[in-house]
Amino acid sequence: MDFPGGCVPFTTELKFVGGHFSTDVPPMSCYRTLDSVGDALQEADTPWGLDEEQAVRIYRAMVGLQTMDGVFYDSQRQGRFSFYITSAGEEATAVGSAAALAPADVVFAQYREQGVLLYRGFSFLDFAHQCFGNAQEPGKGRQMPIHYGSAELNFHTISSPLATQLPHAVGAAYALKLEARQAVVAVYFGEGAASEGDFHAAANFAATLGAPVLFICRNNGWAISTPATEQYRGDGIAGRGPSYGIPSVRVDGGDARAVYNATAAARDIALRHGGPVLIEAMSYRSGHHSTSDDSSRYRTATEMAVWRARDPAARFRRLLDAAGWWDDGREQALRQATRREVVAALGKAQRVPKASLDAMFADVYAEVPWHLAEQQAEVAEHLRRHPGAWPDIPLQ
Ligand SMILES: Cc1ncc(C[n+]2csc(CCOP(=O)(O)OP(=O)(O)O)c2C)c(N)n1
Repeated sequence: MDFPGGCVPFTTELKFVGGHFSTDVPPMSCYRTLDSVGDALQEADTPWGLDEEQAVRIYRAMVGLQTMDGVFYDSQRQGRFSFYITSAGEEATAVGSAAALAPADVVFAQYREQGVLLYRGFSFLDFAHQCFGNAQEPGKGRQMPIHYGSAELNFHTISSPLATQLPHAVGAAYALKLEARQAVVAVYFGEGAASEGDFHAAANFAATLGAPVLFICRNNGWAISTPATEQYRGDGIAGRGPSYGIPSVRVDGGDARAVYNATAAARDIALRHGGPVLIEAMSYRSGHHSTSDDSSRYRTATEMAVWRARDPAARFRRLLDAAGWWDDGREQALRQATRREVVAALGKAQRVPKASLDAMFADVYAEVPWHLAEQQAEVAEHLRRHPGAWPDIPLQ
């Protein structure tokens, strides 16, 4: 039996391995380079060490993300648009990993990874257009806010049903492999999404096809109000990787340098060995799940405060300060300029008209099928009977 599992030594000892009550398989440790306040544990000894330019770019993106999240969140609460999701606590996971990818690498995200897009060059105005669902955004307002996408930035449009991005990402990575391109796919997902069957199908297909895909799990402890302790009994998400034959690592997701190093190393493995790598970034969600959630209903204010004090941007700034790459003057100037830019972007996007109602029926089929044609006629009839009912939406 010369296939895996068939060519192992025999034993006379009847022994079961692992399981939630067993201690014979120790949990994977968590790689970090900064402690919880940001003091360097030791110089990161990797071939991908961050230089000043990269480190400052990462920090600027994290500050941009926090500023945008703060202003957009408040705008949603004022009723200016319908929905928003922040990255609080997980900034370093998105931005640190994005910094280790090449522009040609293809990204499939879940929805809490706007830091990847920001790092790649999506502007505050691009984000604002999408959240207002106006005529300037590529989806023409046919999606909820936060469903960003950008063909130019190799970022596939967010899809609401959890985990569907995982098998798609594996297919895209397999295509890159067949075309012999020196690029990988990075697919992001939460530990909650990893309970979907799609995660398991994607992991097994990626391993057996040798698809160069980086599975980047943001384990933030919660899937809305469901704690991670109700999602699995094994060693988190990273613990699943080796059983699929996927090299896996657990990393401190609040340490941007650790996430950067782990992603750079994972990318290198994926390209050299032609196969998937799994990264589990432990990064507590210190904000609410979304603007539709009030997390004080299921966790304590103390728990949230403890995690806010470990702000990933503040931790990374200590590293910049220690290297002499940053100071209070630059900090103040950046925060003020960024806030002005974000507020201006929101104001501008809010004034852009919505796409025409006809756009709702376009762009999917080469020829509009009969059932959509019927619906389009119904909309036209409704508008004829109620002229002026939708004053802010152009009809054509
Ligand atoms: C298939 C499916 N089931 C349920 C939902 C509703 N839903 C949206 S987000 C979410 C929690 C996801 O948690 P996790 O994957 O851990 O990501 P996080 O929000 O914590 O970043 C749920 C249940 C959905 N969008 N899709």
